[in-house]
Amino acid sequence: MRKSSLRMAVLVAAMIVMLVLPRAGGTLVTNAQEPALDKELNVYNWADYIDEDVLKEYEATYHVKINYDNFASNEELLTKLQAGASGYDVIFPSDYMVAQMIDLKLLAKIDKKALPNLANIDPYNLNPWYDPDNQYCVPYMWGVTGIGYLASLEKAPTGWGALFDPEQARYYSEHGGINILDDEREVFSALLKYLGYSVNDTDPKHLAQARDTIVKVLPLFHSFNSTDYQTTLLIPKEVSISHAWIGDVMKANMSTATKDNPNGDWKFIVPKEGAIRFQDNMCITATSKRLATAEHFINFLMDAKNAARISNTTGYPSANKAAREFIKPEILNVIPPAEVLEKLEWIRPLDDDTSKLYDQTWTEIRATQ
Ligand code: N2P
Repeated sequence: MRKSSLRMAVLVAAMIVMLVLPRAGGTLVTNAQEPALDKELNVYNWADYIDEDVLKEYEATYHVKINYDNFASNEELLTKLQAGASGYDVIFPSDYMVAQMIDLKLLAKIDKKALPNLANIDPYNLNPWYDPDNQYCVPYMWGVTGIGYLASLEKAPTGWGALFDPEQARYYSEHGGINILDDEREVFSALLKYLGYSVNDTDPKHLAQARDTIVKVLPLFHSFNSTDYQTTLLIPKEVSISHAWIGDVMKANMSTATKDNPNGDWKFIVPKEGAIRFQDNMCITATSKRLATAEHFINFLMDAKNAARISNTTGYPSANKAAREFIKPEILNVIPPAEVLEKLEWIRPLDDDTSKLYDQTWTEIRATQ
């Protein structure tokens, strides 16, 4: 009797396991991977910061049309969002801009349960100062802002003086041309570092000094370009040195590498006075009505192979640890050693008054050229 009721209990339990668990499991999996998706998604990213084929694959697989736009700087992104009704769902702000946007309530919190690929992100990039616990954003790619230059130049740059000291800048202007990133905080950061200050200096006198410094060399610049300047780097005699984000120089290198010249034509330096480190992120706007689709898309970009394709195409180091085995070694090697990284500064949000002064001074500088 006892044996047969035990058998019966085991049988009933097995039936429950067979009937209920797969359903529960199935439902869970469906929720995590296949939510009901919207027909469109509006994505706003930095220029040259994606693999177009990854986007096309997402559209073809999930029948979601990606409306994809580019911005040139964090400030342009912020202005667009603050103007209201931008319609963007997924955006890619940098570190300090995430902090500002959280403060301004421009971001939606992410639902980590909808992002199983979050497990692929390197703990080194998670939990950053600007978004503790990653409540709002997921790290995308990261790197350093410094100087890219043609390896064939006789005089190799060592510091920001190559761009801002009139004598040095004249040499580069006469030997190919100088490009400066069309990016307010990046330009002030470079100038402030050159003058020996922090990239987050708030002293109006130092800002005026930065303005006077750049105004003197403005006639020597070929361009202010932060969107397609790495293409310019490939045009002979157009530009021979550029204020640059590391991945864009890597990309120029990959495009010029040949069997006889495996490292390509370009080099990148962290200027001797110090430089900037950044980490860009995937976030959802507070106004997005397509949260589930936005999360589904972000999760797709965090797939190890997709993240690797993006890194391999753009030349930027990925925050995705699982992607590493698929990333070209030259991109993995571009990351400076820990002792260099430690000395770099993060750009931080500014108080309102300083921010206004920065904007005003930047407008003056850009109007001068
Ligand atoms: C890529 C832009 C990189 C953004 N072209 C640096 N924060």
